[in-house]
Amino acid sequence: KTATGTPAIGRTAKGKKGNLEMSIFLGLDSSTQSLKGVVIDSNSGSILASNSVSFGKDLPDFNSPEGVLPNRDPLVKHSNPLMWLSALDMLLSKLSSSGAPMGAVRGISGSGQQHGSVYLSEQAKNIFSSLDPRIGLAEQIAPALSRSSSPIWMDSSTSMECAEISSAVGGERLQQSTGSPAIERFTGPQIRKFYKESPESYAQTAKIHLVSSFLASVLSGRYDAPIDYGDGAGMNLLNLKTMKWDAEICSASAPELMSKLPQAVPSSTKTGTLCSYFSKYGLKPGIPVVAWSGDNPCSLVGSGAATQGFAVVSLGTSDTFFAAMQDFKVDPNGYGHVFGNPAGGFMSLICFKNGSLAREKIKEQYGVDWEFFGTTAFEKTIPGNDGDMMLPFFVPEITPHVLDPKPFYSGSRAFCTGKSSPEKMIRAIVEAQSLGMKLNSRWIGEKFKTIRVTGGASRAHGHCQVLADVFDAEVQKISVPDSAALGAAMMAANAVDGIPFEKLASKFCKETESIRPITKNVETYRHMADKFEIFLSESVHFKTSGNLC
Ligand code: XUL
Repeated sequence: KTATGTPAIGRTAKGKKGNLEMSIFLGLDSSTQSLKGVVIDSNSGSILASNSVSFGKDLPDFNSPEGVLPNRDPLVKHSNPLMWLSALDMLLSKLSSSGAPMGAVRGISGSGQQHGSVYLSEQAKNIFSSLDPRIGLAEQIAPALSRSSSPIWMDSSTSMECAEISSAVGGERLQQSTGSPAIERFTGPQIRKFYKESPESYAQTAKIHLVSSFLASVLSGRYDAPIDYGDGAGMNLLNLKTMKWDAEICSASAPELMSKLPQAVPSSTKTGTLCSYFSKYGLKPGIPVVAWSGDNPCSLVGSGAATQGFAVVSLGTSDTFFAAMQDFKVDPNGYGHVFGNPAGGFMSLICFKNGSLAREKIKEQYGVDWEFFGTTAFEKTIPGNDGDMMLPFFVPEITPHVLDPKPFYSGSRAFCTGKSSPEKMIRAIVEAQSLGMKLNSRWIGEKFKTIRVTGGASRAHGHCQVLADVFDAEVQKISVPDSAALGAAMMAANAVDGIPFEKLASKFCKETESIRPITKNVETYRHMADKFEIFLSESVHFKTSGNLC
């Protein structure tokens, strides 16, 4: 395993490692706060190089410390798409100068934060097909944008548009066809808002991309690279029965929308070839660019769960729970989603916005370090937290729907009045996040025996034990530094060389640690789950004062 920024480990770029022929692929991951890249050898199952660019730290000129532009309205969350382009130049340059075997890369794919959209004008066609290697991507592509900012998945400002689309199409029909009811952060409602607020700019828009298909377009020097089924399903526009854009839903969202969308294709599609701009980083022009997908579908692959019955819990900026789906099924409560599984078929997904965002808030509030947060706090407290519970709604929440966020507390007076210890508050937030996942994943109708954990917070043993006990499942850690970037690289290997996902998973996604459920704790959480459900429902649905002590 190479640490971020370390060069390829003593391998030549000629594609040989000892006697073994190497088969090298590059996976990129454009997430909310950073762009990461990983170079893999699909034969040996090794990671040859990895690197990353932090939007806040490495690109301070974009004024987006957490990858998001400041906005007075807390429901509006946009990013500057030019920032993602500057990051792409910077990342490839870092990889190349650190000695990664760029010349041996045989295919590229990528992962994008889901739902975010990029708007291109007619000019984009020429600009994308004639990128000049002497000039940076951001500078060249700026004139191709018909909208200067991109709404991203954290945006919750489209309630009105969701209601309009639902009433035009019918809520049930929308959910049964697209796998989700109208959702604020999904691309269709976001496009509708843009059309309503800026009809002229909307009219000047020739192509609307997801973050994933936008970056795939840049790599392949074409302005209209397709959108894959995995990420396309997060738009409220793709009909999952026909796997085509749904004409009725598209026209209920915005006029002539169908003609502005790139083609929808299976994730394994080679959507283009690398354009000559990128040869300055040592990459070979003409190698296949494989359809990019969303970060969650890519993570499903990179966690080794695309073809096996594992559920995956990703503890990142947002927390997500997802799994390959046996039969197409929608969430009657409307919080869960159905996306395309890059390995074929579908995947379920439930997203919680108050993931690391909320954990960081508590960590900062109490001035503790991650060691305390991840381990010590759990040694000093007991499962069930003596009946003290919280709901960590620090930012607007998606699951359940909370647009006016505030944390809720229940239990002892000391706890509810904030006079309790940091360790109790930490256990409370982790128990709430885990119980919330359990409750909101019931609709999938499967008892998962194994849960794989990824993301920064998955290093915390205490958090993993709570998950194992709440789900009564074995929690497995895997030796994967970034499951979305790895998943993207595996998707490239699958599409270019036809290597089955099972085979790739057995090489790259090995279990490194297993945390088993403790029977006594499982019982504690079984009882607590009922109380938690009532607490959640009273707090959110009846909008109490925020303190149920
Ligand atoms: C999923 C979701 C987030 C983003 C950012 O629906 O909104 O997980 O993909 O990671």
